[in-house]
Amino acid sequence: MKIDAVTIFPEYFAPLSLSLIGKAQESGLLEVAIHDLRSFTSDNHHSVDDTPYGGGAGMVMKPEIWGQALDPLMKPETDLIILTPAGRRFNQKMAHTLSQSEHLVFACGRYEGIDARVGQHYAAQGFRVHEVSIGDYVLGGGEVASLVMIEAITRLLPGVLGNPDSLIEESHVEEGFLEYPNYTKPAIWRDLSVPDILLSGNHGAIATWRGEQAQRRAQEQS
Ligand code: JDK
Repeated sequence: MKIDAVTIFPEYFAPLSLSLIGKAQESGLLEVAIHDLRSFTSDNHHSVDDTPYGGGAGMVMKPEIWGQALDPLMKPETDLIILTPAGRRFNQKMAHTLSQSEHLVFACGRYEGIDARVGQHYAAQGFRVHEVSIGDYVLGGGEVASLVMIEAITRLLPGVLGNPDSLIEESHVEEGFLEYPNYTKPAIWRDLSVPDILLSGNHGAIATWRGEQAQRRAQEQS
């Protein structure tokens, strides 16, 4: 998979060289390129924003600069992802779908976001364009939202996870997002013991108990 991200803050993406995502790049499973939007400006002040038509607070990112940045990245196999608080909610199903893509381009806006015609334009050109939100809260820009998506998507790529057994287990439970409580050694910590059943060696009973615990958790969440 190839990932391009366009941003006025390339430094936000430094963590992508760490951990499993960093390893995936070293092994060639994943290629990531970060592009500084300001390098596509042609005015003396390198401006990327302007006042909104119709008035109102804040600034909007200029469409021409985004066009200059995105045109050379877009290919027939590209999925263009525009982060916005008003987008479709990102979830595990979307992560799976996007993990099947050859090429993801993340457009990370700042200020009040990117001129709406940018997404319109690439959709009209026949590209797959996704306006996406990672949750109902307002971030300062699209960078952190992109990092969240990149982590959720790339861990699903074959060979990226250190322990692929955890992915297989996930694929069996993903619908209800069932998570049971986890324990490791020591068996007693600060007066708290690990449930006896987990020490029993009875794998059928353990699976049943974990299912019940997960159900209980799901109940408490809703
Ligand atoms: C991309 C800029 C900041 C955008 C105005 C008015 C009510 C806010 C700030 N899930 C999620 N949360 N936030 C983002 C995200 C924020 C972004 C950008 C993604 C680019 N910002 C921004 C818009 C407003 N808006 C109506 C909501 C304020 C993604």
